[in-house]
Amino acid sequence: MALHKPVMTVQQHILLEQKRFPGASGEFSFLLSGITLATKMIQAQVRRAGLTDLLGSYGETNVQGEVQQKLDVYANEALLDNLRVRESVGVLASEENERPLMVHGSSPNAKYAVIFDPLDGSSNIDVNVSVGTTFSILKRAEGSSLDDSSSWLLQPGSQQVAAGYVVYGSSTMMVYTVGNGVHGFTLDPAVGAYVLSHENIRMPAQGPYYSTNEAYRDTFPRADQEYIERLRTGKLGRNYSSRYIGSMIADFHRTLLKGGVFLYPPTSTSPDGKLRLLYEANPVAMIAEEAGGAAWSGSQRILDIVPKTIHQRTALAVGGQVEMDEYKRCLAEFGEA
Ligand code: P6P
Repeated sequence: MALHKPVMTVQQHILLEQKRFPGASGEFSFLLSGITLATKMIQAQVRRAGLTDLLGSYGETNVQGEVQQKLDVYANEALLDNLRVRESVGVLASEENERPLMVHGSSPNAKYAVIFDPLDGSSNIDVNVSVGTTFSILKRAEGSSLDDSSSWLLQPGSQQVAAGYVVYGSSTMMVYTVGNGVHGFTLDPAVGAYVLSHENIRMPAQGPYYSTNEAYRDTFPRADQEYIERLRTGKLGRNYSSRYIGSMIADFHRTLLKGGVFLYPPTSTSPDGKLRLLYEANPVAMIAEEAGGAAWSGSQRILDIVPKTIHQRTALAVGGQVEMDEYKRCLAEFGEA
């Protein structure tokens, strides 16, 4: 009887996947290894935050006007430091940085832009709630100029070559796609490797949960209010339970695995929606669609939105086919947001 159970690490998986990219000479897997290394460093700090002086606010506000948590700054630096040494990376854009960084824009090998939210939901860290890192990878658009980062970044989400997230929850798990299915890897702390644990994740066509911040419900657009009423009153042929963690990646991860819908519609305080298009909605939308679900703003498919600015916000509804078909019906009946 074999004692050693073969494992598939995320690095092995990425190498196999990148064979699908013509001309990828290991640079793509080297790029993704920068993200996996950075997220291992981040998780090591997240897990010990109460024991170090990394809890609490950093005392500055970021471009979003949000008070930066110390762990936000640490996570951002870990990702920037690990990715800027990958020559295939031309541009780095982060939720924590007002402007993108041109890192190897002048190198002919610089093909990719990496956009990320280093620690989404960080306001929950002090109370030990799951947080996450999101990332989106775009290929430099043909003819884009080497020193104009917007031509690298302001592409619709349908142009992403890869997207994913790490959820720092009861376990640390990386979920990613390169357009060939969605795969989940659980970090094995004993060996420090992300090991394949959820191959080819499929989002259930319908699920048991809806997830939104009901405190704002009265300020949602009419279509979203009607939609939630239909979920609550069994109009989709089943009862729903409400789950809301207040950390997008945790709420989305549950929706991906168990089904249902997560939505953050426009509100009176966030009339364009709160979530950011490039590094929250787009990666989540690519994963959702790859897993058989759908992701919409209040008016269109998320992946069709052509961004105007790198930090622009969007409404987001993401879930299984049944929930999302009903959402689109509500938009059609009650007008788009
Ligand atoms: P609210 C976290 O701050 C975040 O950006 C997302 O992770 C989360 O889904 C949302 O905000 C929660 O916002 O208004 O419900 O507290």
